[in-house]
Amino acid sequence: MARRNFLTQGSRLLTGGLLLSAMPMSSALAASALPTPLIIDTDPGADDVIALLLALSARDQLDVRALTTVAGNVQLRYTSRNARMVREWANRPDVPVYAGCDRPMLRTPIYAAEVHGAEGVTGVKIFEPKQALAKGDAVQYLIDTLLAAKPQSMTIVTLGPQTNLAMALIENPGIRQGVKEIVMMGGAHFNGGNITPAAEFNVFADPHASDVVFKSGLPITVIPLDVTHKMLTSPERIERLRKIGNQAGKIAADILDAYVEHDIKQYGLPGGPVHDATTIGYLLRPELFKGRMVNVEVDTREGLTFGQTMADYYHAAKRPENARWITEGDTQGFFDLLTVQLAKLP
Ligand SMILES: [Ca+2]
Repeated sequence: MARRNFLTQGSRLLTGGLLLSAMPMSSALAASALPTPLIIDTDPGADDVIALLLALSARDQLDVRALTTVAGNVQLRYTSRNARMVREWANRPDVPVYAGCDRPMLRTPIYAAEVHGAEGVTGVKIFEPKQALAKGDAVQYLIDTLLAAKPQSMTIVTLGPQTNLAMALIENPGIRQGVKEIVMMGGAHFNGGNITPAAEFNVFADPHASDVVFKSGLPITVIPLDVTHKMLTSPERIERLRKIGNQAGKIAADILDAYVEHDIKQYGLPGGPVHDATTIGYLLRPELFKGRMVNVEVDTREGLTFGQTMADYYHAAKRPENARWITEGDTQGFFDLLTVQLAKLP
């Protein structure tokens, strides 16, 4: 059953239950010989679809254990359906999809249908996938899986509001033992926000959840707008995906053609960012990215800066580092990777 309002569980847990600790950042994932065990928490979402296709294409490097879905770009019933559509496109019936929270912890729900379409994906034919959701709830799945996992073994990727992970951390802080690293798409510092002048959508959609995650003491890598707004599509890059000649390349090209139009107009960019897919690019080829350890805090106060990520890039406040903040990426390297990888799918 989807979890509802967080208020009943007490706000004490928001601030008191999780303490910062000085855990070292994990080393490059791609360096390990065995595929990295991974859970992807997602709210598809056009760029989520590209991210999931990229992740599911890389069986030699990423052992995707499950997709967990959350309300975000669109309502939970659509994000859950869209995640199952991607699973079918990628022909990966082995990957369960668990539905999670159908609304943020505390704030009023917001969606991004004007960017992603009313059902989360445009440019392709929507269908009801054959394979159903896994039985059980995403938050409980995260708790059970991370409690049972080998110490510091699981990578968690969050591509939407971080409600599911935050709820799991609050319900059972012991789950931290199983986490190797959290890699998240979200936040903005140098770039400014995309949903308000100050805030990026994923964090703005559930700032209290991101606050819990940043205070968890877990190793976190952040892929913010600062880097995603620099790693843009071009007509040539999309055309190369289409020219792969398989279903995945066509789906990615069709979705990106429809999706980037909004961002090109809205932000005056020469191409469109593929935010969430950048995160999987980082996991597969960390050497394509640059960033630094910083202190990040989330503004959860109502007002102009609600949902802003305060990334202390110059260590002005001298607070403990709690995240690696990525600011640079090799754009052509990323799109080359995406093209090579999607060719491995049906
Ligand atoms: Ca997303």
